[in-house]
Amino acid sequence: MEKEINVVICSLNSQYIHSSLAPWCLLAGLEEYVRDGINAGVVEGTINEAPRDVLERILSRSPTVVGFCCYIWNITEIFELVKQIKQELCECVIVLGGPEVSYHVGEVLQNTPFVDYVISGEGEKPFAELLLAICGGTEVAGIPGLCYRKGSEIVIAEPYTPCEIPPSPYTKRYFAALNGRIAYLETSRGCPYSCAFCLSGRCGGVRYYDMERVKKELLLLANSGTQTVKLVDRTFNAHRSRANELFRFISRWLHAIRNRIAELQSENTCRSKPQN
Ligand code: B12
Ligand code: SF4
Repeated sequence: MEKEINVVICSLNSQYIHSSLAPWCLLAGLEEYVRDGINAGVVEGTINEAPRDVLERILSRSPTVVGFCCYIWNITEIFELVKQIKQELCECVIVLGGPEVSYHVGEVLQNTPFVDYVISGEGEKPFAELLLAICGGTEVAGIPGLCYRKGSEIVIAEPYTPCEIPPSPYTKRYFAALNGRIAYLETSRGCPYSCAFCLSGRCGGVRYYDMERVKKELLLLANSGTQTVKLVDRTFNAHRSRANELFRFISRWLHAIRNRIAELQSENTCRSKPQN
């Protein structure tokens, strides 16, 4: 590794109550595929807060690279932030990813000169490979999904869909940041169908996560202090018997929680009974 770099992965949620899975997936990818030489952190914000506040949180980490998770609800704010980051830190490398930029990359790179790279499709491995190339000063050509300007030309790659299962995003840092907001969980990635109007239909086939991993993650999230865990599978019931197994698991678990709450309530009632 030539030099150590600071990396910020930023996601702007549509409201405070939402959390974003993608930056934590990318961070888990860096831990899996890079390990040393990169100080990476996540900055989550919302589209409703003052852009200056988000900008300050990003700049306070003196980033060499900032990656933005781009969705339909945050793209306007992200383009604005990118411009301001480049004004304050002109050397900072800007990388965009997410569904809002993955499928018309040529247009994005043509219209936004402040953006250095767009990664199309899934990001865990390509983002890690790009950061390794930036650290080592090596060639970026051939990194899957990576799109960029090369002189007057724009290099466009196919959206990346790997065969492997991505590493789990649920680290201690994720839970420290969750802070009671809605938690998201994937039990599979991709969709077996390809409806024309839907971006999830353009991501290749579906990959199912190991059932034991899913159950472990469900319990971790359920015990994290959040009120709501949302499944963000593109089509949760595409595999009927898996979906049934998970429904049974969730309902058994809910039953156990209800019984425990009832137990605690009756213990409290007994304790608080006045003594005769
Ligand atoms: C959660 C969610 C929401 C939440 C928002 C949560 C939040 N953070 O604020 C809510 C419910 C509010 C919502 C609303 C809407 N949503 Co929505 N939503 C999702 C959902 C189900 C999950 C997103 C997720 O976490 N995925 C899991 C992560 C791991 O996958 P990912 O985000 O794609 O990230 C990977 C890659 O994209 C890439 N990547 C992402 N960011 C970055 C950054 C870098 C630097 C790199 C390198 C890579 C990279 O790497 C990641 C890991 O591989 C997706 C469908 C889906 N399953 O993805 C739709 C989805 C994002 N929503 C979609 C749509 C259309 C909408 C609505 C317009 C629906 C409607 N008609 O009302 C609204 C818009 C809201 C608004 N205010 O304008 C579309 C896409 C829109 C778009 N172009 O961004 C999706 C893809 C659904 C679909 N199949 O079409 N949504
Ligand atoms: S996620 Fe739903 S709408 Fe999108 S391709 Fe799959 S089945 Fe069709």
